[in-house]
Amino acid sequence: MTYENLFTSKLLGNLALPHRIVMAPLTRSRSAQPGDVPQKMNVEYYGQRASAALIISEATQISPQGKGYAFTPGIHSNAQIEGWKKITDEVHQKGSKIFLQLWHVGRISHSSLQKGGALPVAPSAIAPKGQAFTYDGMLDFETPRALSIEDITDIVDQFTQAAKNAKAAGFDGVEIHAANGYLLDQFLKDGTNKRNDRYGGSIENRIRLTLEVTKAVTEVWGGQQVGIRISPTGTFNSMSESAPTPLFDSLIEALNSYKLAYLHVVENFGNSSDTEFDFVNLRKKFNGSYIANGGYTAQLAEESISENKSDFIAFGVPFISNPDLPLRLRENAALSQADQNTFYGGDEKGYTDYPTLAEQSLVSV
Ligand code: 8OZ
Repeated sequence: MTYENLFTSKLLGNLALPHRIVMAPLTRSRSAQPGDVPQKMNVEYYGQRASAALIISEATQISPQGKGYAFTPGIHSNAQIEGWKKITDEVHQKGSKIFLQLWHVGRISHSSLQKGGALPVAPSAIAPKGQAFTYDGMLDFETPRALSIEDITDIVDQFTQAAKNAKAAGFDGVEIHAANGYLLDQFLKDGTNKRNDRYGGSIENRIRLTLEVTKAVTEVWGGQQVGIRISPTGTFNSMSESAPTPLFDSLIEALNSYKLAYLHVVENFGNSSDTEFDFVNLRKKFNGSYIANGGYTAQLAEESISENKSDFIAFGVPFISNPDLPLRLRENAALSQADQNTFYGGDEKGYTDYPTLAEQSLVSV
């Protein structure tokens, strides 16, 4: 198979990208403790993957309150900014670009991860099913505290500060994480948002926080260096939405005024609900680039781009075990399988020790 479209250049915002293969954000839980600081092995990991047209960093907490998993990095302290700077330098030196994914987990946290043992926060006091990944192992999720209007203003400020910090750390732009059941998604969807103030109820109210955050972040970066990630049909983290089409149509229409670089859509997380959803319609409504994500192979990616259903494809798991993924796809080379046991936490094993194709063939000769 030759790829007529996957390996053509295209502008993403104001960046000229050499091909259409993006590295998706991947939580790997390997930052230095205490302090959630990016460290040496993280520099190596991102540098190894710099043949991606664009790297989107792992989800990164904008504040201590925004943290929900052990060992994930932040972008709210000077040490974290310095740590990320080494990563952005490495990626730039290797010729790629990197956006930081701005993350507030909302209710997907645990009091043991919060300052003073405070409860996690959310639009409404509804506990997710399942367990949080804490320093004491997996612990049941708790019923979160419903945010006040003042708290919400403070969260918008947390996004502003984190966006500024990302600039100081040398990123090329930022991606707002509004997917996969974290805080912004919790406000968007009616299964988690039962508020009866200006942030809940109607679609207009439920999209308000995401729009306020988008406004705040684009004021720091300009729209052309900002993307947003959504998961309209996602059920990960106990999410549900009774009418995703009108909700996400309204969101996209409102986002268009910020002239964002891209819309990044988790079309499939392996566990999406059976909801019928027309992603092509979203793509048509949005005025920037569309990055599709979720279970794409090289062939599906080529088809999607050639049929004008997307502009770029974000690959996640394949990038874990194939640091040189674009080369492998172009050459139709075999892909290494990723070891799920080393996805989250731990050391270099299952992180920076996956070989490139060239290294592999040296071994096999
Ligand atoms: C899997 C495990 C931990 C975090 C996401 C940040 O879904 C995540 C995540 C995924 O966006």
